Amino acid sequence: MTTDPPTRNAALRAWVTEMAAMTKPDRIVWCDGSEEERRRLTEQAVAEGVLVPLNPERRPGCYYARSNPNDVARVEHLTYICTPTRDEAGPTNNWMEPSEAYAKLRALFDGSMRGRTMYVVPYLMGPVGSPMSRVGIELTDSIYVVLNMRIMTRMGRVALEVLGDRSDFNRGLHSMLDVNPERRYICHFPQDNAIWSIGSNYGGNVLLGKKCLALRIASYLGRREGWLAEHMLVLGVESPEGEMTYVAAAFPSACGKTNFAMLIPPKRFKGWKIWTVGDDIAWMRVGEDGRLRAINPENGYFGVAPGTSFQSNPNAMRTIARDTIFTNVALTPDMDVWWEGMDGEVPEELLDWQGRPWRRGSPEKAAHPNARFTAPMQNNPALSKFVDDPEGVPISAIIFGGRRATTIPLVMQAFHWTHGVFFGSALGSETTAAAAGKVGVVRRDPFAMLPFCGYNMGEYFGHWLEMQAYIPNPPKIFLVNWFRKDGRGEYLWPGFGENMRVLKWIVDRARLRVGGQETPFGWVPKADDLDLSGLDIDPERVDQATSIDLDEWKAELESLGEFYAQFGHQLPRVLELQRQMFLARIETLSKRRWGRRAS
Ligand code: OXD
Ligand code: MN
Repeated sequence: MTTDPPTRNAALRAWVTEMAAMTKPDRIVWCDGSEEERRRLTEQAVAEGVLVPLNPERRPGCYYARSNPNDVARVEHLTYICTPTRDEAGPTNNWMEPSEAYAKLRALFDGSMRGRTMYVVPYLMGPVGSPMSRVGIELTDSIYVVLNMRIMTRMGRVALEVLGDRSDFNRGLHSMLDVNPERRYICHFPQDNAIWSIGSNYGGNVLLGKKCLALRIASYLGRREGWLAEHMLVLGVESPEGEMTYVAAAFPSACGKTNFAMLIPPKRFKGWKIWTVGDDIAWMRVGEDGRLRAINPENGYFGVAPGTSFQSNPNAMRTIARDTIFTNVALTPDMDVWWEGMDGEVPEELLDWQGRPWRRGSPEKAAHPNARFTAPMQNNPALSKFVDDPEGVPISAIIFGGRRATTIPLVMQAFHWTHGVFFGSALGSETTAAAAGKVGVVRRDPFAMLPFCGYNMGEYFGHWLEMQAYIPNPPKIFLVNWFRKDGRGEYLWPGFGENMRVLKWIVDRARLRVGGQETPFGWVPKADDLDLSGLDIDPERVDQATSIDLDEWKAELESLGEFYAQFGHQLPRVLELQRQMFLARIETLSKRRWGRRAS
């Protein structure tokens, strides 16, 4: 059985026919994105046991899913960039030659949808009418993927309308196969604008609009066409006077982008508001006004559940109160969801993320640390009213941040664009559960894009450097670290809503109306520049959070040198010169005692 293709687009119809001939589904269903379709597919998913309805009083319109325990995170070791040469993918990506990758995956896709339905999912990344938006088509045999894509993207008829007769849509093919890590590959073919994903049903590997198209493929297209596809949240800061300032911020996975994008300012900041444009991905290009303009290509949030609470992120809690799909969280006896870090009492009894009985005090986590919610952005009480603006919002500041126990101060401003690109290229963070592998080890994650750059990262640095020439009014660039610890391992800075204090300094610096202290590595706030009123914190701890230790920086720059070395001739010379210059500064200053507030 096949539903009639609701499009005359010959390239699209031919491609679907070709993929169906290979995967051999029993049925082909073209998705239209309607409410009726959502209801029908949800009922089917419930009947098949893919989704479980949650308590309609506590979580109206919400559903629960459990993934295969072998399939709970992105698999970077099975993710490939398939460019004609290894050099084009660069040293930080896994590489496979395209014809070899197609052959290998064709053998796996051959008949992979037998007995199943192939859903044709047209989707639009970005607002309708934006010159920055792109159309993708995902063919998938996972009803879970269809229902998640409907939340995460503008899905269905709207995408076909935007596409019209054009053939430049992203060609995404996905099959769960038998969800076997031995037969799992996430392959990107940037030159073909194509993605083939097999053997997984976990969001980051299979919601192809997100990491695969909006970052890996889009970063490649951005390089070719002169724009930027970044792992960045975008937010608007509104002052009590109604002045709006937009900021884009890159933090590695599971480092609080969603929390920052939905921040509620503390009491001291009465009249200030933060508006969310996006929580994970920004596409940016130079606007007519000479400023960098950003859109959020997504339509929903695929956020990490553990740690999300009314204390850490009230707006997220309100967003996920309805119409949300929860994956790998724990279940309460009255069919509500629970995870570590949620407000209130820990329930006495739960079913854990694998469906096993769990009792309070158990050493095992009830929710998987990378358990997720998929929620429509329209539920966010702080959603920016410019989220659908086809021109995007003008960016005044770019922030880079990682999870670092030492070295990196609470906030620091780059001296200039090249220095800011150096900050981005040097970004490091302790690993989290968002990707498979060991948690808590510092790894370099330049621009928070290490797992998401669709081409040679050395060239990517060069692209960022070159962009300066096209932006007459460039944003200012900053580095932040909410996660610095004292000698006892306690966080020095309270984080969450209090990050507004740092954000305010950033906004004021971007608007050239507050002072700063010059350090060898960038500008930091002077003692009184950071508004700490109403915050119960020992100023000594703020001093520690913002301090600079030359020995730590020396070690940092030396380890950066090892990271840089792998790029060889692809590393822009100016970045290595920056590194050398900072090392030389340390040498000079070490001869005298460097104290940040020394007189
Ligand atoms: C995400 C990630 O899911 O970065 O956003 O892993
Ligand atoms: Mn992300």
